[in-house]
Amino acid sequence: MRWMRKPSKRWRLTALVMVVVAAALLGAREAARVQGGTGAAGVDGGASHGGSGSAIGLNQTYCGAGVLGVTDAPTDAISAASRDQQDQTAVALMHEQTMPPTLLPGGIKEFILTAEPVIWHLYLDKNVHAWGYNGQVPGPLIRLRVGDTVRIVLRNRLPVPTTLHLQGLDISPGLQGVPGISQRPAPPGGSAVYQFRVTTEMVGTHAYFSDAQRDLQIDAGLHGVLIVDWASSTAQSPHAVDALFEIGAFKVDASPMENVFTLDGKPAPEAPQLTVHIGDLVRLRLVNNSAECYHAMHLHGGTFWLVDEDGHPLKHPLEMNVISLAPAETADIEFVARNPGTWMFHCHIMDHMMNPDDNVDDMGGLVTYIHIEG
Ligand SMILES: [Cu+2]
Repeated sequence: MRWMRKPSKRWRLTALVMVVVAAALLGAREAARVQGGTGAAGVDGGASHGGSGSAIGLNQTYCGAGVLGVTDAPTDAISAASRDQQDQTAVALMHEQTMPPTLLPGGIKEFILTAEPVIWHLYLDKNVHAWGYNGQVPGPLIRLRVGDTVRIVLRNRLPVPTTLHLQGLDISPGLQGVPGISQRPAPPGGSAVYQFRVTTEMVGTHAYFSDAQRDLQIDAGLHGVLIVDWASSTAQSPHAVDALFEIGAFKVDASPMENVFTLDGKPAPEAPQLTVHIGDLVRLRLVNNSAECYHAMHLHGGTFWLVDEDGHPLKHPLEMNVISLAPAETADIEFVARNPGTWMFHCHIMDHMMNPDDNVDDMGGLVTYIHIEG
């Protein structure tokens, strides 16, 4: 039969070329990964540290695999007081404590974000060489009002260029932070300015993050949250509690995939926990600043309502048990605290609920608790 004949010389040559090209492409991809990992001081993937990810690591279906991540810092690299300070920063972020602006002539509100290396404590004795804004991961919460003229100054204290992307804000292309497309990145030691007027279309919960070397820089800690409120402050909020849980991720132990997940910068058991009172109408603002992974956040003890997605209110809120969040997606959910007790709030992707060095029943990663007091 014709198809069983020995391949022609021309066909064999074509096949050989295809194999060589495929091998070259794979090699280039690997080289790019290594370059991404080692090209940035403090966040290369060169140092390996014991465990290589969680016990259940088959998460390719909902996570990508990108450049290698952050390296370990010594156990004693930060003091107990600094660790406590980091935990307090996470709690303050959960309670939506905001970064105060500097008022410039003309009423311009200026916020300065300094991208810089920081040693960040994750869990047990795991400290990493992260990159943060203003010495914290995630960066400070920026809160704006409709009508504000805002000037965000990005100062670059990193060894590589960086930019800032303000997700979902309708601002000019030159302020979108896309290096090489619409903006020159801020070089090491340099800065970039993002000035714009806040419009009604911007009201809601938004993510910000680095848009240079995205996979590397975001998962090194360069991300945060921006909230825009209506101009009027006279309207009384119906929410007794308004809280923020920002999801972040790191790649530790030379993992090519995200393997430490954080709420407001900290994985369980150090993720901040929220206390509310019975009868409270609670709004949780959720922001997925993982560079690679979807998350499926679930609240025990009752259903909740999805009221706002990506800063846009839903005409018909949805009653849900699990909310899926794509990378850079935001969602506001609401619930009434009806049942006293301690209720788990967690990602339902099971290996996002543990840290790389955990035993299979330990709680880590995207786990926290909401305490409803009578
Ligand atoms: Cu998850």
